[in-house]
Amino acid sequence: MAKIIDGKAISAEIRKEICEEVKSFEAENGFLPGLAVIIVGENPASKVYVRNKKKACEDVGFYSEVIEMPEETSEEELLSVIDRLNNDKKIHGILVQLPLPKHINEESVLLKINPAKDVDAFHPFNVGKIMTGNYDLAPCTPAGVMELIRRSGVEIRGKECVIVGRSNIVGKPQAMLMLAADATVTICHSRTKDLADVCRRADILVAAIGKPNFFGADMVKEGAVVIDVGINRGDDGKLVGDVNFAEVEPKASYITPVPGGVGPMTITMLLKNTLTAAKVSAKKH
Ligand code: L34
Repeated sequence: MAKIIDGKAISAEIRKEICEEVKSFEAENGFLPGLAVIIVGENPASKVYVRNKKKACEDVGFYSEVIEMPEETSEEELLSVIDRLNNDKKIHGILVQLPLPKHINEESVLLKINPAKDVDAFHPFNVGKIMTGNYDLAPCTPAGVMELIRRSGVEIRGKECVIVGRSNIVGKPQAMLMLAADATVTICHSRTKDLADVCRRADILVAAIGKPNFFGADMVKEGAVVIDVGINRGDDGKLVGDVNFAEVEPKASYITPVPGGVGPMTITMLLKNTLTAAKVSAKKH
């Protein structure tokens, strides 16, 4: 029987801490941390996530803007909105919700965001800083995973961490954060040979490949910590993780549920990054 890592409860705890910090930040500086979230098009999952982000901002007392742009928005139009937000003093964090419509080049968009306001930490400048280990802004999902592990009282130092998935959003930055925490890190992906064997070595397994219920009991070592980053939507609209929870839970020592695990923490780390960006900007003025 595993202990369930409750991402909602841990999020609530951190959001309370952020809420207190916002009050003292405002008393000291006379303005609020501000986040702008841009969403282009009608992706239903993105709409849910952006709605959750907006609500989270309101809960902790940030200033926030959600900018909804139609599917047919041109790249130039999007870039000019980012330009305006780069120069807006009320805004300390800018997030462009991914994925973008196919006619818009993602790299050009990420490059346009002022790295100091890049609360996703997706700009190559921030990616580089994460690689060297000197950064203020950590990518939200991997940072959320680290916080879930730490706040569960699990030691990371010296552990075998196996990350399955090599995306720029999760797998690659997750490996850097775990390495910085003194773990031994393996990154696996769809072409990895004997994937189950490699996964069974993991003290901490991070599942991030986007295949519903892919990880069964045969891929998990007895007593492992299992972090499920997958968010797959079934035909019935229900959310399913990458981990077969019913099979794996009895074998794991700790496990995150989906929903209510990593998802809420991604948003909480976004709040944390926005507060950090606002603090850095307050120091400069
Ligand atoms: N730019 N694009 C950018 N930054 C991000 O950090 C994201 N991501 C991913 C997709 N695109 C992005 C998110 O925000 C995934 N993601 C995200 C955020 C929140 C939740 C899930 C993914 C979330 O709130 N999950 C809830 C369930 C929500 C539901 O009912 O659908 C949960 O409990 O897991």
